[in-house]
Amino acid sequence: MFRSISPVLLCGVAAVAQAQVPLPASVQAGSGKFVLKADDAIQTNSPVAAKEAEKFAAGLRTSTGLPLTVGTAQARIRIGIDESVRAAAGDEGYRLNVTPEQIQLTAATAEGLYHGIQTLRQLLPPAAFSTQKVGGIEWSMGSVKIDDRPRFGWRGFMLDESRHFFGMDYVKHLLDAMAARKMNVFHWHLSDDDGWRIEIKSWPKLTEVGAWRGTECALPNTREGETHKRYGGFYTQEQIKEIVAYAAERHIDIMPELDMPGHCLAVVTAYPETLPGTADDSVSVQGVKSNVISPAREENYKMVDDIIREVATLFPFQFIHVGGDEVNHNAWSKDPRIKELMERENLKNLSAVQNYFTRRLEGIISKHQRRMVGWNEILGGGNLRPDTTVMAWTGTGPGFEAAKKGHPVIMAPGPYCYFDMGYGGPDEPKTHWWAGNVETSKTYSFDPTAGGNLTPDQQALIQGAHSALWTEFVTDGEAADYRIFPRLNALAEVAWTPQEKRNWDDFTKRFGNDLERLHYQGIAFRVPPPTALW
Ligand code: TNX
Repeated sequence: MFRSISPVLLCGVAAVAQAQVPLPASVQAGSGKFVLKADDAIQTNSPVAAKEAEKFAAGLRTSTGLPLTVGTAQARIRIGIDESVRAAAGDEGYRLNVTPEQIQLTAATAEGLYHGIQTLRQLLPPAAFSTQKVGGIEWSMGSVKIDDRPRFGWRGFMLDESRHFFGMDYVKHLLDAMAARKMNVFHWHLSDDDGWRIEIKSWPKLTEVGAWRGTECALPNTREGETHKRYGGFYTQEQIKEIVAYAAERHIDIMPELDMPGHCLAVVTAYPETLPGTADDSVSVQGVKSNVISPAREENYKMVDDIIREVATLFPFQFIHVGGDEVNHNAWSKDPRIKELMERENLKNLSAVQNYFTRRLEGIISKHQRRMVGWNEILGGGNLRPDTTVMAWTGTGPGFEAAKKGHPVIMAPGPYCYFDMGYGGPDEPKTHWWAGNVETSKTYSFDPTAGGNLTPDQQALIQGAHSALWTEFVTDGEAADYRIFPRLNALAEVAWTPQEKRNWDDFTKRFGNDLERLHYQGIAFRVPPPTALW
């Protein structure tokens, strides 16, 4: 069921040759085409341009078998930094001119060139994405002038590696697929009830104990029907560095998430003393008991401080996500130390206790020169630091509310952006349902600023569009690919393309080529049913 389609079949699907996803801001087709020749080389004007050009050449050498050397000698393909492009293209945009005689790509920054290179790759036949040499193809692209820049600076995707663990190769494969579609933030959900996935040297049991579940482990099997003796895994700090570098080469930032104070069963299994002193039998919305750490235990802040310090040395990105979602406040209701805290700090209820915890986290994160991101539940209390960023997941409403309070906002509403929801087809594997079906067309229809009734200043606080795959029901990479693709292709266009240029019918005409690229990238995407059924 998860098998991707063969290229032969796809020829029927792909009606328009070399169509772009996401659609650039401005495309003017010319006449004639540029055909790659065996002696073509790439001319660059600076070390920065040469570095990006080399990435382009390396991919094409594999699929075309052509030598494509990169240097400063005059050549028909020119890739260069040009400060004058910045006025029109900003930091991430580029200008591209393809004629039968030459290709000229310019941008003010390395990112801009990188995005332009993705466009160039997409202008070639989809087999340019092949990881093996493909013979019998004319490597050409139609003449075209493109001026491009993204609608949003934040174009994100989250992978939950706690519920199930996928590993390095899978993450790299995702980063490749994101980069080809100009996405730039990978949000790594590295902790939850079902496993802690990042080595923290000052608290070793987080992974020694918290990364493994099953009948032979302290952390029990957490998913319905699981019979593992031992299941799990984690990333060493060396592996994290390798992934961060791999992403950086693709101009993708990685935002780690350590979810707290709820969703902490793995943490409290490793360090039971982090729990409230008096247990309570209540459960979280997901039915998990005793998975909330205590905000009244001072030593917990020391632990969080140690974790954030280590995390900040591994991830250069300015944002760290600390969760804050679905906290079962009742878990705190019987603990005398919580009652003392409430009296001391004049906290009126248990929501105010979460707010107290969130504000302590803000302090810790800013001490380590990072900015905090949290799920929209952190908004309760209304007294957060203005630069704390809210990720809206239950809908766009809490995002608009946050923008009205002056917070930066990332929009990831479940009904459009949660790829763990079903596609709604008859062949749907078991999955989440709480946000309804999320057909690819539903994702495509998302406009992050629509309906907010925001002033221009508030609108400017909406940083972009973000998507997520939660993996309670997703056990391996192939199943994850099926859930993510092609919805991610649609989300990439939501986040990049100017709203007035977006049109579902037009997207469906360009879509076949992009599925073909997915195929060559080795992605087991879901084959969409005929258009009438989307
Ligand atoms: C809600 S989204 C959660 C996750 C679940 C997801 C399933 C969010 C912040 N919390 O823990 O995996 O729903 O769709």
